[in-house]
Amino acid sequence: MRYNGSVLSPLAKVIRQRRTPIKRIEGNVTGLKANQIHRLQHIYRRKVPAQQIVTQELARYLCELSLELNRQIGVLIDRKGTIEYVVVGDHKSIFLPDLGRARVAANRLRGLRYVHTHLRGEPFTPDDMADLAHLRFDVMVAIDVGADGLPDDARVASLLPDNPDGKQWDVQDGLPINQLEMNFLSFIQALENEFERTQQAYAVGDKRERAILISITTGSKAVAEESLEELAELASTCGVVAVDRIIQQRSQSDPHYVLGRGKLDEVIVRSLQVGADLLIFDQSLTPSQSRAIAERTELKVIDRTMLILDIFAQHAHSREGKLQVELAQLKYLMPYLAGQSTALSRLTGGIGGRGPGETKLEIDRRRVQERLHHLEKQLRSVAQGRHLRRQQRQRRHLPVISIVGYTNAGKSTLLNALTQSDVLVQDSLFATLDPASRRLRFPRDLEVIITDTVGFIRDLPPDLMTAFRATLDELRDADLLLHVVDVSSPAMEDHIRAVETILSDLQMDDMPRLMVLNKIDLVAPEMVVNLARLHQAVPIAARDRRTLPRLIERLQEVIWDQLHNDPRLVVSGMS
Ligand SMILES: Nc1nc2c(ncn2[C@@H]2O[C@H](COP(=O)(O)OP(=O)(O)OP(=O)(O)O)[C@@H](O)[C@H]2O)c(=O)[nH]1
Ligand SMILES: [Mg+2]
Repeated sequence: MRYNGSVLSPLAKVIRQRRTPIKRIEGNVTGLKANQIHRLQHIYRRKVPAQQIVTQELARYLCELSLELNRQIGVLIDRKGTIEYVVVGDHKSIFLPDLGRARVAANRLRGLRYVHTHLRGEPFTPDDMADLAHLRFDVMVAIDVGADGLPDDARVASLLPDNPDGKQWDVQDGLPINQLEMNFLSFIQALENEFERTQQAYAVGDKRERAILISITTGSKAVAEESLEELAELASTCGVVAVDRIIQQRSQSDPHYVLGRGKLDEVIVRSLQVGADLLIFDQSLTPSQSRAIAERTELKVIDRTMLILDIFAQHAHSREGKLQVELAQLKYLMPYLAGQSTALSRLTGGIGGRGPGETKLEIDRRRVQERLHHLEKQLRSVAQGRHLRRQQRQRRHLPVISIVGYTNAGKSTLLNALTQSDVLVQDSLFATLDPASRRLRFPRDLEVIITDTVGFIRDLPPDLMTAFRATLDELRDADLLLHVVDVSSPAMEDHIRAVETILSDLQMDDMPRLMVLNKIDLVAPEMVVNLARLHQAVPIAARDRRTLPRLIERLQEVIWDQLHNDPRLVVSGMS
């Protein structure tokens, strides 16, 4: 018998129906009659030719039904012209469902166009524009429903690539409905090409991860700008290029998103314009803020503390250093592990998710607890070894000079110059994590130990401070703290203050201290003279050993004086 499609067996009918599952009608469906739901479901059966935004038939169908329901109706159509979602709103707005499954790279358009009806001929609302921005639709279309239920004019909005006016979108109003049958595919192709071209104009040829730096401040813009400058350096040390900076001044930070929702949507469009895949906040985010921002923006979200932890993770070499960093990372990230967290899963791997240890931030909270205990135990045993070494050193009674200072001030360079060593020197932040000690013999046959250690930074994350407590506590053994200041930095005064704050937090503010102004080769000599007088500091250029004799002389004097006041210390020539 020949198969005849029209006489399907009941079973075959069921199978056929199953193969095209009934798609859900999203949104406000309460109070709709079964037949209206059925007619809404019918919309899923339609297909729009890929090259048209919407067909006149579909527009007519949506308008007629919309008028009858007195509710807006929206459809989301993919690039092939398949209708992915049908959503019902009320008479003036539509609340869109979570499009989670349709996620695409954050620096591209979503590949969905959003067509919906407007019942009062009203222009796009701020909510419409927020949807366009935050969901990165290919285009957003509103079709006015005429009094007779037929489509009236339409308006189309699309996001704009980077432009000199700083505009985020373009709206075309009063379009006759047949214009929506324009060649959509070539329009969207051209738009995407333009996005790609303008994205590449930022950080040309740079293959690193691209970030937008964000600061929310209740204070002055200038201070925030300076702080972002440092954040950019931290980012660059992490292998991330900062492609844009955004500062928002607010009277207080938004508890949910830190910055306002409107501003956050602006950030989303901006990340599309500059091709960023990462947001870095200068302020600390709570786990719930970080999660909320990551969810709304679909971007990776990191704060300054995570960035610093990441640098530490990359730069830790010694066993103790690695243990300390992993401990700090786990402690900081622990609260993020509560509940399911897209924010964190987006962090694993790449920046913010690098760990020196074995865990690589595994999401299992209990295992993290176990790991924390294990790390703390190991650190204690390392600390014992350190205690022994320290006792041995004290038995030798050599005076100790410890170099301290803001990160990148030139501490390691100075240690090297004074002792002809080759401790790693780098134009990056936190190049040194592990303390280094060298012997130095002064001309007067006086021998001392000089130590170089981890640099300081303003608002040092407390978890890092705790983790590095043992390393920092060693500074207490010093007979003199040599405070190295980068005199060429515009933020020099802030740096001095930050170092002093940390020393006082460590209760080391009453220890003998000598300040040196480093990198004098980079600033005008008169300025150096003034600043040196102001801070009673010794000017040097650690890179140029010819500038060091005055410092050596001063160090020798200070230590010599101390020797005669402290019987423990012995001049090596006399022992
Ligand atoms: N122009 C100039 N550059 C210097 C001088 N001293 C150090 N530098 C540069 O400053 C950068 C930082 O030097 P480091 O010695 O690594 O600084 P640090 O204080 O040890 O930094 P961290 O260990 O990262 O905290 C390097 O690029 C050095 O070459 C100097 O006297 N003049
Ligand atoms: Mg160093």
